[in-house]
Amino acid sequence: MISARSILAALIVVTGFAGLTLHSLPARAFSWNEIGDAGELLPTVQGILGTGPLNSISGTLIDLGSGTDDIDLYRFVVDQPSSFSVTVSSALSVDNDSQLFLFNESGSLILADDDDGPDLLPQFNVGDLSSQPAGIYILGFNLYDSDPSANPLTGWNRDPDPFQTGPYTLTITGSTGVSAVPGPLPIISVGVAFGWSRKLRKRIKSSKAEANLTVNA
Ligand SMILES: [Ca+2]
Ligand SMILES: [Ca+2]
Ligand SMILES: [Ca+2]
Repeated sequence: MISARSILAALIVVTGFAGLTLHSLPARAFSWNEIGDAGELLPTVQGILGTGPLNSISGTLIDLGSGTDDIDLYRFVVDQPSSFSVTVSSALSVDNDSQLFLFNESGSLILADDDDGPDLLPQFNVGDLSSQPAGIYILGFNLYDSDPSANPLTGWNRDPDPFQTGPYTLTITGSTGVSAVPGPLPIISVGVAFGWSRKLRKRIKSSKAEANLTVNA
């Protein structure tokens, strides 16, 4: 027998996530701004939520404390590997020298570049990813010369030369956001959905009370 409680639970799941999909996921081309500080390892990668083309990512390399350099990783979908490219504009505080890394979803290094762009800026050119399949990738931006300490990625050998901070924008082609990702963002989203569903539950409870019905709690 289907109880009022199980119907309510199903309603909470369906409405909570349907609301998330409608309100959180842009379908048109969009730009992403770093939320807080993007993580530097697989469990803390910042997932870029959205279903439309991803135009750019803007963020900041900060001082993580005592001159520890910032490394920012972002997860998104490369839907057209043969069109994929990343160009960098930045205003880092000393010599504007940075690097790009591209990992697959498992953290295996696929591409890396130091100075293919203007001056000391890194760049991924159209064609660099042509031999790889479409799918989820992780893009890293950081200072020269801190490099992954293992492949697949489990840590970094930090050697910022020189240490510096500042804003950056990564202009991207051939890519889209992801509709759902594991990690910190969905946990926040689930929290939002749960908070919303608690309101719904309260509303259902009070309307049922008005109808002189009881719900087993
Ligand atoms: Ca950052
Ligand atoms: Ca970071
Ligand atoms: Ca460089």
